[in-house]
Amino acid sequence: MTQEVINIKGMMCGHCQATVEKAIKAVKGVKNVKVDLGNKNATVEYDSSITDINKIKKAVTDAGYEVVA
Ligand SMILES: [Cu+2]
Repeated sequence: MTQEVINIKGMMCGHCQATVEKAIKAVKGVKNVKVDLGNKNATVEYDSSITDINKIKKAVTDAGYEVVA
């Protein structure tokens, strides 16, 4: 299992947090996700044989938020 932290721009409230969390969770291969609204990041645990970080980042972008670095 791979764990990675991605920084996300545009999250303003708990609703945004829930939206991002849901979007990341919907990516096949993602085992766990914790979105931190205060730190504006998401800790994602995923199976790298099923998905990769770019797909996860794309899910965040598709949900309407910006991934920084
Ligand atoms: Cu919001």
